[in-house]
Amino acid sequence: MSENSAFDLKKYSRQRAKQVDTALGHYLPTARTKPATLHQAMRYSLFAGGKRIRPLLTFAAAEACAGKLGDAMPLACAVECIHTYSLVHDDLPSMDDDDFRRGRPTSHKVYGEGIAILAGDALLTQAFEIAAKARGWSRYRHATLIAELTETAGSRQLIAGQVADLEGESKQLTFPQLRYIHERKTSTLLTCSVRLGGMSANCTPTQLKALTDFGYHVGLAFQVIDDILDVTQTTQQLGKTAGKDQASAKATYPALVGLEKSKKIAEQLTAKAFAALKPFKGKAIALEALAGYLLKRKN
Ligand code: GRG
Repeated sequence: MSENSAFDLKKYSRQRAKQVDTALGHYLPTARTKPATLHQAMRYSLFAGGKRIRPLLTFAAAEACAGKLGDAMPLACAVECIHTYSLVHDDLPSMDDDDFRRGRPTSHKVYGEGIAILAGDALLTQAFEIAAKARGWSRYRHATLIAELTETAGSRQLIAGQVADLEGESKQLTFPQLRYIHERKTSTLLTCSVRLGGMSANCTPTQLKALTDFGYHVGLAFQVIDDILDVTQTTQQLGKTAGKDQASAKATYPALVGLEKSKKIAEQLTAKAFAALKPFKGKAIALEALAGYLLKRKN
């Protein structure tokens, strides 16, 4: 596993996160736009201090393919809107029923359940309005970019993962069933984020294949780590309720194989993600640094 020590990931993440926040601020209707409650709720969740991992992956993938930040920006903002919508809906009483997210009370706790549902709907829809502003290429036309997002967010991927997660509660799941959930609930949006970054840079088919392989494995590792952190960190450290998985008898890697084996699995998945970057011959520095950080993250 190679890590580029010269690359300042902290500085890079801070800069890019600021840039994506500024762009999101411009793309979204102002908090005063009617209906103001709805737009305030959208902004409340979007600007609550998320780590912006998905946009960072989009930018890093674009840069690995010599793309421009401006071309990746609408797609980076779109994936963050979809991600935030999924969190708002995931926290609803009928879903994971959580009171705390991104270090503050969840949307439905502040705005009520009706507005939280609608704010999630509006964030999902907003994603496509923003993505439509991205530039298309001969290899990746607008229709391709939009299809990438709809397939990812749709009934066979993100929502399928959530359905399987809900239906799997309090059940003893097998490894393939757990993998099915992780692929769809988490890995699919991370994979989409890097693929769109590559597409924004008119990447070659070989580059797109490498990015897909990278995103898939980083995405799986991300969820294994998320499950580990749920057991090992506090609510304050996470900015969301800790110990939730055990309390709701959710199937996770730590529950199935214990903490140590789960850490090994996350390391193996990350090693596969690094290996996928071989075709970039050391030029995917930001992606490498992000994969290294995601394995060691504490929140
Ligand atoms: C259609 C009603 C309805 C709901 C769909 C698809 C969906 C809701 C929820 C997705 C399930 C989900 C929340 C998966 C977990 C992925 C995950 C580990 C998210 C946390 O990501 P971080 O740590 O969060 O990047 P921040 O807050 O930093 O952005």
